[in-house]
Amino acid sequence: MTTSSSRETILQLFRETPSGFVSGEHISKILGVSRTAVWKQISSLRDLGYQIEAAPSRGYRLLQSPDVMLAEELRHGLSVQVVGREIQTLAETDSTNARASALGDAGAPEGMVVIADRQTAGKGRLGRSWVSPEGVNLYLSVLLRPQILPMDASQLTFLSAVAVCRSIAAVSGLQPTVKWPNDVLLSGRKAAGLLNEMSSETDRVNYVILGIGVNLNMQAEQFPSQLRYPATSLAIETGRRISRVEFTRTLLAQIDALYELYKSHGPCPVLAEWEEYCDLTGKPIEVDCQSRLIRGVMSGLDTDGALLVKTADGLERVLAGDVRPAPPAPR
Ligand code: BT5
Repeated sequence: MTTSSSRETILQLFRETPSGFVSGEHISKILGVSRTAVWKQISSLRDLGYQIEAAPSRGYRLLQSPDVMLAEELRHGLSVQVVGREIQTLAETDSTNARASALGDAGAPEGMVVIADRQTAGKGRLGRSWVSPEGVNLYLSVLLRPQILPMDASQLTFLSAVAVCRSIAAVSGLQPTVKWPNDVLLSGRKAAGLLNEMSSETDRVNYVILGIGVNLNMQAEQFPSQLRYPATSLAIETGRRISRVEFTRTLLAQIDALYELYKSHGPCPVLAEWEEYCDLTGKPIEVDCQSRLIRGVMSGLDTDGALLVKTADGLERVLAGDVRPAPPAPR
């Protein structure tokens, strides 16, 4: 048994025991290890921040769990079909997307999740970086193996966005909005970013990585001054600390539910829900496509996730670009 599965079993025993006390002897029998080995596991849980009482004649009792991103903590009470069946948690990595891609190349199963407490080279789009300080936020990547055409894979970015919006609303009561193609905003400031990456052949997808970064407990002074757009976190918006474990469990359950919906009903319900979170639909916008600026009215999403803009020359399909509300016309 690995250290992490032994710890998971011990935490499970605590939660299943009505009195809360579990004897060292019982744990040693269940794990098939010595009492000294049990004591070492209890110490390692304490090192991780678990408060565990030891009473000489009664055994051990769990008093409090920390907000640490441990697979055994995240799995507790998580009921999912696919997403989060396997969870790998890391104290530090370069980028959870890079780790998940490596696992995808090595044949890891669909639904595998990689989470890091800190990223040293968190990735944004187009070579940009994602600021990923330790211990405060969520940096997560999900490996999926959908049976879709490569050209449809961008639909899954909208699935991530809807899952993040549902989770923010459920955990904090805040009302998030989305910005095409990959931002989730709170009070108009960026609170989450999404980066999907794909490995594919001409007509089939090997895997898609849903990369999701959510600013949960980051404080204003932790944001660099040079950001493309104003940023915020759930803690800044609510004025209270957000449980990373609770948020992550909620998010995994939402991604799982939306992925089942996507597989059974296609992309339309997910894209329609994304449009409900978008407060620019029907409004004048500008899309900066690097080489040119498109001006028009945002009229929604095409079935592949392309942005539809009603311009003076007709309906334009936009595949990549940065959207912003159009400035008011000069008088
Ligand atoms: C994104 O790119 O918004 C995608 C971010 C995806 C991050 C996740 S974390 C888990 C997974 N593993 C990874 O390596 N990545 C994914 P983009 O639209 O290009 O926005 C990037 C821009 O957002 C940067 O250039 C900054 O200006 C700004 N930014 C960076 N860090 C931020 C943060 N923590 N909060 C808000 N804005 C940030």
